Amino acid sequence: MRKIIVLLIAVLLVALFAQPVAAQGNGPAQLVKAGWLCLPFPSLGGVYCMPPGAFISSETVTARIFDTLDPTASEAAFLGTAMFVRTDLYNGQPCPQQGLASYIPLDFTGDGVTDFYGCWHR
Ligand SMILES: [Ca+2]
Repeated sequence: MRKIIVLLIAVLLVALFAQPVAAQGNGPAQLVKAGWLCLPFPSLGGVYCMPPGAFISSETVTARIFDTLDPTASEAAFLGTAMFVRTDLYNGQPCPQQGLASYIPLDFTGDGVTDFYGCWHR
């Protein structure tokens, strides 16, 4: 009986602490609070969230994509991920999720020079 009471208390504690997380929703706002960089890319169709420290000297970055252009949205459909490979490390490998097409060149700094190559997993 004592084991059952201890187990019941443990389940209640887990439920109490798990509920606020679920109530916060699913969107870029939660990742921003955790230190992620979330930016809208209208031309790419959504908000892209990169983990803390990404793009400083990252070899690869996996971004989470949400169906919104508002980085402060707490509710937005998760569209999938995109993997970005730094230009000097991309060797023409195919993107399996895009019919083995080449990665797409991306200029994140706006200087006309490709910074990363992207492959979308939607
Ligand atoms: Ca650039």
